[in-house]
Amino acid sequence: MSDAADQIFATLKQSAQSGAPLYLQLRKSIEDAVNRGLIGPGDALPSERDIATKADISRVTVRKAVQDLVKGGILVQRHGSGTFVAPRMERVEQSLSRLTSFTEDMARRGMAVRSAWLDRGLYAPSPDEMMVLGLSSSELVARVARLRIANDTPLAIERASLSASALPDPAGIGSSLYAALELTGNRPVRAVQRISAANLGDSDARLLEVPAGVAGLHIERISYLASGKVIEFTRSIYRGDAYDFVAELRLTGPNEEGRP
Ligand code: 16G
Repeated sequence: MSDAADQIFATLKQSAQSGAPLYLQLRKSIEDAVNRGLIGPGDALPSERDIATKADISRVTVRKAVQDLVKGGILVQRHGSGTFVAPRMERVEQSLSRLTSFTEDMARRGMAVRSAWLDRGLYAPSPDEMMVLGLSSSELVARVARLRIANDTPLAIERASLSASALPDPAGIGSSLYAALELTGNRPVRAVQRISAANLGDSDARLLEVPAGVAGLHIERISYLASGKVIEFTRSIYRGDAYDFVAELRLTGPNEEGRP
């Protein structure tokens, strides 16, 4: 913890007579310190006990202030490692007219990409997977579920399902699903994407390091090979504070589809 952060608690100690409840005063001191850049994104906060000792207040008060700031997205808590100033989000602008992969999108922006595996394996298909991928109940589905992370910020949870005949070894895809599909001539050439609003549930919010209940985007992508066969059925949850999806719209000509 830096000297600057020590100052926050010293300041709090001095101004403790303002009359406002102590947890509100502490909350404001931490918020001010973040806004003024005294502590920056990714910086660790001292433990509850240290803050309580430094600011001469109870641990219950510290916990209340910290929990408020976590709920508000100013701080993030990671199990086992502590409390940190939340990373500042730069929104990613994503065109809706190009069929690109997450790895390509982020690399184009100069962001370092990595994924954390949530699931990968061959399973009996669900009714949805059978319908979309055209599988029978005796065939297997390959599932690849990942937390997608760019510049150390988790941006999306993606759960892809493909026919096991197109992806017999889901554990062997390396860092990019589309790169692996390209190697076997199975990279999609067209996709239909459906985007809807969603409030993040507890476990998704925890993975994306945002407070539970905040706005997110639910995206379903069905991708096709040139032959017209469905190759990918992916359901994703994107952070609402991180993404702007941008579509270009054109006035249709007299002979084009969509004219009333
Ligand atoms: C994109 C796609 C996802 C695809 C992934 C492949 C959306 C909403 N989703 O994130 O469907 O599976 O790219 O990325 O755009 P990869 O090649 O880096 O694994």
